[in-house]
Amino acid sequence: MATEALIFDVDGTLADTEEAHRVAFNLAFERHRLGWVWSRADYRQLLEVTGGKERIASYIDLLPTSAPERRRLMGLVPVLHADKTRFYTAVVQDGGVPLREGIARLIGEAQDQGCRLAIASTTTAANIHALLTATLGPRGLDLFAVIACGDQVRAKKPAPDIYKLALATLGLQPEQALALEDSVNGLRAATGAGLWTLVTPTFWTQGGDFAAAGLVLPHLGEPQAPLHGEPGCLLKTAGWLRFDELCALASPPPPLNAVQALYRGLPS
Ligand code: XBP
Ligand code: MG
Repeated sequence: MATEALIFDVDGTLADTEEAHRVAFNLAFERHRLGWVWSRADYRQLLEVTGGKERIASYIDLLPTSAPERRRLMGLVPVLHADKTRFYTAVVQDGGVPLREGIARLIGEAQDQGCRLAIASTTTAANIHALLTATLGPRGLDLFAVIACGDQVRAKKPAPDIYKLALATLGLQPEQALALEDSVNGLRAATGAGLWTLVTPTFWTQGGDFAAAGLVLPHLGEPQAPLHGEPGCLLKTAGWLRFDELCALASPPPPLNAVQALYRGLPS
């Protein structure tokens, strides 16, 4: 079945955003004089919890505090996250977070072939707006037919809900689309919705169990920066992942029936 939509995760997939998120979290904690500082090692661990508000709450749960202090800190989560989002979007709007290799190229190739684009992300609409307008221009959001994100679903990744919402809004069956992700949580969410999934891990997610992925690449590559060892290792047609090859990988031709198999390879 032909691929009618690419459904992109945002953080780690469209752009390597998590360092900017980590700095923004620490700025919010500093603004509220909490004395919390998330190191890179802390944050890699904390990223196992998707959603910034949920991540802060999971950190509070680990603190050795009294029940009243825990309740007070939990009451701060919404304002901490709102401040963090302001710090994050400011960095992104200043152009501090570029798209990953090959993303702009793949989006253009998909558009040229009439393939729709969608987003399925745990992050907030504000963060997505900032990233897409900073990297794809004032009409960056308009390139995406559907943007499913943040609190639109109660169960965040690894639950499949956000991908099911994106598919339902696109009016597509899973076989008619494919997902691009960077993390184990994202892969589980996308495959849980029945989607063939490409994974391009980052420093924050590398080393995860990506066995359920249809393909794992370090990034999408570019003509001027082909992937090491490609074509020939995982890719057939070029040293970078082209839209046509991605679709062929995601929807392999139907198996030959008995009669076709008899005549396979014979001169027509
Ligand atoms: C990754 C996430 C988000 C970001 C932080 O989202 O889990 O929580 O880490 O953004 P994606 P928020 O599904 O795009 O990979 O603070 O807005 O949640
Ligand atoms: Mg991600």
